Amino acid sequence: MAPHRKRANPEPPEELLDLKRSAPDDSAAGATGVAVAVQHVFSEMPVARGVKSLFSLNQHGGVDCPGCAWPDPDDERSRLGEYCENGAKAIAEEATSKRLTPAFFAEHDVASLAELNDYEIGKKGRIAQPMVLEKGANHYTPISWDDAFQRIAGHLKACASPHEALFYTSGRTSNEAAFLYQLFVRAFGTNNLPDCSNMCHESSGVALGESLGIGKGSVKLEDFYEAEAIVILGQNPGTNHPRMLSALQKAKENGAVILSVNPLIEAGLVAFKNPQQVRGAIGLKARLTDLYLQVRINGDLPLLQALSKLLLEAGAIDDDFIASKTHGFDAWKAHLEAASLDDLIADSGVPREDVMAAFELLRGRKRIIACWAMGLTQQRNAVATIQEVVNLLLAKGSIGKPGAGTCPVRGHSNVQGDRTMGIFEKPPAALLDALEREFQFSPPREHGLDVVDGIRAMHDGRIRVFFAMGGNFLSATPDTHYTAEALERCALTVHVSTKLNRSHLVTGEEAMILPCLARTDEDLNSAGERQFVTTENSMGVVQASKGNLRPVSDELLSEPAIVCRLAEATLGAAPVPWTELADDYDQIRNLIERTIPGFENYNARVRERGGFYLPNSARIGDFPTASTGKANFTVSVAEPLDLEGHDFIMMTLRSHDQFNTTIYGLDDRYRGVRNERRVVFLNEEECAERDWKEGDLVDLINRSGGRERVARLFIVVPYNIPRGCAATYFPEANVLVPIGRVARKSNTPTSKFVPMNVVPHRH
Ligand SMILES: Nc1nc2c(c(=O)[nH]1)N[C@H]1C(S)=C(S)[C@@H](COP(=O)(O)OP(=O)(O)OC[C@H]3O[C@@H](n4cnc5c(=O)[nH]c(N)nc54)[C@H](O)[C@@H]3O)O[C@H]1N2
Ligand SMILES: Nc1nc2c(c(=O)[nH]1)N[C@H]1C(S)=C(S)[C@@H](COP(=O)(O)OP(=O)(O)OC[C@H]3O[C@@H](n4cnc5c(=O)[nH]c(N)nc54)[C@H](O)[C@@H]3O)O[C@H]1N2
Ligand SMILES: [Mo]
Repeated sequence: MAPHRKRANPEPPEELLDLKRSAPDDSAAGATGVAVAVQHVFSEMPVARGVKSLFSLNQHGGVDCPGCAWPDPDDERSRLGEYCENGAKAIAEEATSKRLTPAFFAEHDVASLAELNDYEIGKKGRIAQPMVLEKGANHYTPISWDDAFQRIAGHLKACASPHEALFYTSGRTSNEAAFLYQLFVRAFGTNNLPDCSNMCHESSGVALGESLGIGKGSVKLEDFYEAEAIVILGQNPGTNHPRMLSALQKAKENGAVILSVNPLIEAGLVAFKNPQQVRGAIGLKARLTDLYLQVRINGDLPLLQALSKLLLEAGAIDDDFIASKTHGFDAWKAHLEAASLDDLIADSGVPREDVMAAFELLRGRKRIIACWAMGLTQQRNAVATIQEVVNLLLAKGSIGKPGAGTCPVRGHSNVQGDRTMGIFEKPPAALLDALEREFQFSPPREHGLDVVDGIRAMHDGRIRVFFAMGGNFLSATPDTHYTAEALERCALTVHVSTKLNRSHLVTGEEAMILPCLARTDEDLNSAGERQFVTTENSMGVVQASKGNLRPVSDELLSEPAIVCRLAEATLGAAPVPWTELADDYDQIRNLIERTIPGFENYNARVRERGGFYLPNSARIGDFPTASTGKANFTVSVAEPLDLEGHDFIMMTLRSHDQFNTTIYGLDDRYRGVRNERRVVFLNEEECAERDWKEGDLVDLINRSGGRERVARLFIVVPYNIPRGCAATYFPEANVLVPIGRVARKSNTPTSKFVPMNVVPHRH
């Protein structure tokens, strides 16, 4: 029998740094943002490499930023560089010239690497060659690419059924890699294709699909410049989509009012110093939000219903639009008429005068855009809340015309494209039919497993092989210890990755890390020609991205090449000519054109400046819903909060210095937190009442579903947050997110609604 492996810690270690506190900022970006960006880039690489990477970012013919999915301007792009502070950090992180050699892995065993915090793990550098962790071994050792593919193929072929394998995708994967990957997985015989969307905007896709007949947002960037009102719910663009602030600034200059709905007063929503304008760089702020609605966590649905009720009573709705384009208005109206305004306002947590002020701002305005992100999607009633956003827009006739519509602001830079390419555990029949026609095999028709169900299946021992195309599954998913147990029950876990992360350390019996080229790396085919890939941004624009940096190692393969070689080792060369495809991405795009709608003339159009828009029915006022063929009003009942006997509702957030589980730095500058991540933000008055002071050490406990979860050693930070609400950072607090608490219909973990108690820290 193989020797027993030392167990690696699935959580970041319980250790405190040295918290420095200051007052939260009242504006975002400006000169500090630029200085921080430059500092991050040049601390990771030589100057020439840094300049080359920054100046090609989001330029025509350059690299699509591997950060968020916010779109680029269609025409004029700043010659100074179309990037933001956090885009620059994303570049610093992936284009680093540091690398992890076999000597590094020989020196450090897996369990000792897991004692580092996530910031330290990430700073080690790029993975430079394929590595394997043999059964029982404590150290990763090098493996050749051929052996790696043969070994994985052997495990896949040994599965009793293809459904014993699970194929995860994170949203940075290009269209080309994603298309080949889903094709391989379906040719292998399963729809087990969970992806980060399942934890992210799945609720938006479900809600919009049911209500409007398309799971994507309807606005273009230009719509912001024609809007009369923009409502931003559950989103923190100053940190997570900084280039959105320039769009908001321009919208505002054109006369739009901005309403922000958030339990926290986020600096980036309050005001903005545009670093690409002289005014901003010298510190002049543009105020952004006109009215800030400080909801309690999950108070959005009653708030939206209150506003719609007021608009209905005032007759401030678009009767023609409602009559011609929608279905279900009368039931919705009757439901709101019967609801009590006082109750709705009380449940929202927003002061009455603010609700009335919001109503007055929306009343006479007809071109409204609603933007939202994780504050809405990661809630148990997320789908209902997003549908309530849609109800309000429909009542105002604010979808399908310029300056108006839905704007779910996506996370990963190609998460939307991956879905378009068929990364979906519930594929539409039309996609499977197209694959069947083109490739002459019968794709599996039964739905596969999403993230949460996939974790449960691994935990139950129903999955033998876990394969991840990017991401950090262990740290991004809920209930860290449960998920760790799940991964440890697999025979093999494999990660295609750029950087080391905790998911490489808490593994199945055997594990592999397959190092790939990143977005900024140059990708050469066998003739030595530089290839480009394509991505789709949050507004449905498909664009080329061409890396220009020399890879840190000659042993990296592109993601498409990895998929092709694995597919060939597993399935052989028919019916898909894998090797040819890996060498010529134009051929992959031709296959996409023949199987996915909207990609006519793909290779030609994507070579044009700025790429092309995919068709979008909602944008043109067409709502082909499955149920009625019209846009649907939906009736949702505002429900009481379910704290399952706990005292607080906790939301798990991103700090300013992280990209999901990648920790760029230790500061959350705008919120006045420096050099620490193990903090819990609590209401100032409640802290005073309970005699909790800043700096007190506490443990956080959740007991949902009969399992006790403890997040130990957090520092109390009294903060301007509604009573009964708390906030911590993801992924440190993921140990507390119960696997069993998910959004209805979308199965998304409720990372913004974690019931918990606070107790003094026990050593
Ligand atoms: N720099 C950087 N950029 C990123 C990312 C990153 O980690 N770093 N991540 C990317 C990804 S994958 C995504 S999905 C996006 C995430 O972008 P966001 O959704 O902006 O990210 P979160 O930090 O989760 O912030 C959620 C916001 O919702 C608010 N909120 C929480 N609960 C509620 C609620 O009940 N109601 C309302 N109205 N508001 C609430 C919080 O106060 C916070 O402001 O960003 C993408 N871009
Ligand atoms: N508690 C809590 N949990 C959450 C959230 C939350 O708000 N709260 N947010 C959820 C959301 S919105 C999301 S999207 C998920 C994110 O979940 P994931 O997408 O799984 O996580 P990331 O942290 O983005 O993945 C980072 C890793 O991706 C790899 N990587 C980076 N670039 C590339 C590349 O170009 N190719 C390949 N192959 N690998 C690459 C690196 O190894 C890096 O360590 O987390 C979810 N989890
Ligand atoms: Mo996300």
